[in-house]
Amino acid sequence: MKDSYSPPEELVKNAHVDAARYDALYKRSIDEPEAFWAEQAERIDWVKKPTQIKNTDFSLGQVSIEWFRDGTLNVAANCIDRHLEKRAQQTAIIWEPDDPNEAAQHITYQQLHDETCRMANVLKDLGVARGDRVVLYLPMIPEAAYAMLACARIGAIHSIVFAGFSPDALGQRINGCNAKVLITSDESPRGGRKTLLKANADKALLHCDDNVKCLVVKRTGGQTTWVEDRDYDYRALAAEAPATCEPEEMNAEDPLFILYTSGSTGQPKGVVHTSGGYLTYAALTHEVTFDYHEGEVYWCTADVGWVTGHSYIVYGPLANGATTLMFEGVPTYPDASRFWQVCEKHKVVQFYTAPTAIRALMGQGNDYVTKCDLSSLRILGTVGEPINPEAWAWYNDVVGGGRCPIVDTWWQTETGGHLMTPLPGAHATKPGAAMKPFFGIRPVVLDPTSGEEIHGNPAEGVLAIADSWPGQMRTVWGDHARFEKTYFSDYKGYYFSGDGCKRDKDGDYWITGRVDDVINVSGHRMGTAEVESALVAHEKVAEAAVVGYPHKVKGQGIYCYVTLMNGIEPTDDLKKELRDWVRNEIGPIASPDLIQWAPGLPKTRSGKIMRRILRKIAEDDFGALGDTSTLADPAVVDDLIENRMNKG
Ligand code: 6R9
Repeated sequence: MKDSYSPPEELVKNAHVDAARYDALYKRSIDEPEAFWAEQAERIDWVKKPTQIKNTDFSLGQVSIEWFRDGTLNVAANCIDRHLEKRAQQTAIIWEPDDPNEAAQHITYQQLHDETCRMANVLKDLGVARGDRVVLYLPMIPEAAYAMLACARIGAIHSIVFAGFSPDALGQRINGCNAKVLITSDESPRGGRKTLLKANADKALLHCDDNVKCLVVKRTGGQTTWVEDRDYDYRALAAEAPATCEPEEMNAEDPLFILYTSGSTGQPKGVVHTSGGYLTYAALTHEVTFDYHEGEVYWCTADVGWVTGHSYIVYGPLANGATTLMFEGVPTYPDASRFWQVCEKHKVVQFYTAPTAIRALMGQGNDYVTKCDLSSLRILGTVGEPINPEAWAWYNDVVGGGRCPIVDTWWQTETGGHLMTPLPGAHATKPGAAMKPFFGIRPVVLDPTSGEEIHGNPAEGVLAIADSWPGQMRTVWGDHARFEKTYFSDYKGYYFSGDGCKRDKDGDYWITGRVDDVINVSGHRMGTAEVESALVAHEKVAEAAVVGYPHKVKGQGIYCYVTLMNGIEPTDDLKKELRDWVRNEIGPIASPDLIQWAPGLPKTRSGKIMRRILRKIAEDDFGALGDTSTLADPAVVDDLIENRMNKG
């Protein structure tokens, strides 16, 4: 493996952004942000063009982020209508179903327009108006995109709940934003298995206001229970609905969507993104990071339930008039060749996935890849978690044949789009490095203790951002104080990312992972506190502490230390019961990988659990427990180590 890989000359020649252009644009974006972003806002069709560009303040107590605040636009019109003149018959979305024997769909921009308008009219008929919230709990089907865009078209705010979440988690999110309508499906086929979404929705709705309506997109035709005057059959209504619907004129700062994400404390937060700045940022990053050119087929394998699906399956690509591929299935069904077969079948040019998928496929051997014709690929991307050099090298050599630069894009639900990534025609890549800040992004490395900025290279510390960018989240839904506290209170004057990072001697950035109590399991972000509160909700559990530990495929696994109530027998059956319990409370993505019985947990004298120690034990790193002098009862640690060695 080399330390650094240069992009192919041919690619550099044709790229939107080469090294000189990156340097010039980056400098301008930092020196003259107002001028730079006013130019970039030209890529949007405004109803009323903004004259105010940047009104942002990171000072604690008055954090306020507004971009283009006197501009008006409609996001759906930007993703659809404005393309119709030139691209009505061009494919907007290629839909590839779970089962490879089912036909793929090619949805043109005209069809996308008509279907989105039908959905918009159906929602209006159900009483949804500007500013109302709509929750989506859907498989990866075209209707998910129609529903997002339909909300945008009528000025409603969508909140997507990933289909892997449990009824409880869904119910909380419906209530969290007082949604008027829930859009779901009968069943979600994935990897040949079906998740009963409607049945989950039924359970969730038991805990919601009686007025919440449920719009059901029949995907499989599977049997579901039906509640009169609450449940509506989408296809029946859509068949009657007109295929036109005037887009609402929205303010740039009107919310476009809410997306719940995990943090280190408490319940998930509703991250709020608005319209003008978010779309400008999603469109620009999509074009530049993936070097997207007219007519190319672009594929991001994420689910629309995550921010990556929002920005890089739907909003970014469609704002750019791209052809975006939407895949319903999983990488390993029917076998480990599926991704590469889909790339071959649809002649994918840009392919964007997560390290966990790469690691899982790498383990299956190279034949699954090499038997497919991947000559259409030009750019590979990764997102969601740090990528280990071995997986990077396999992706680069075997999938990309050494010809496709890898864009390792670091960003977050909160950031709306890429904050750091190499640009394919401008930068060399290094295995595992996020390399360079995107235009307008001012990363700083801070000393975690003093909060002082560390200048010079190399540097290591926590990663913060010194100034706003248009794609930044605006607030936590219903709780602006929590927004300020979470992101702006630890390091004054900065947006704090929660990630650690290194800047190497060349000034390139490497993300080292979360420095808070958030773990990253298969690219899914999870608060250890959420899993803990699920565990202690079980009647046999007295106390629980959850940490991440290194996992070969998932990146991190979920390690639970559990103290049982007095007199409860610690058995393997109980471990299984607790695992099922957590799946039920949060969803399958939160399944504990390892449960260790803990007669006691290591605590300070003030009663704080010392997670640092628990992490080391979970990592089998007993020699490096660090300072244990503040422990109330040091014997607890010896017990845990002994148990760990006996595998709990
Ligand atoms: C887009 C997304 C955000 C967290 C983030 C970081 C990790 C994302 C990464 C990466 C290393 C990358 N992360 N991309 N770590 N290299 N290229 O994933 O959003 O689900 O909110 O997760 O994921 O720890 O803070 P989200």
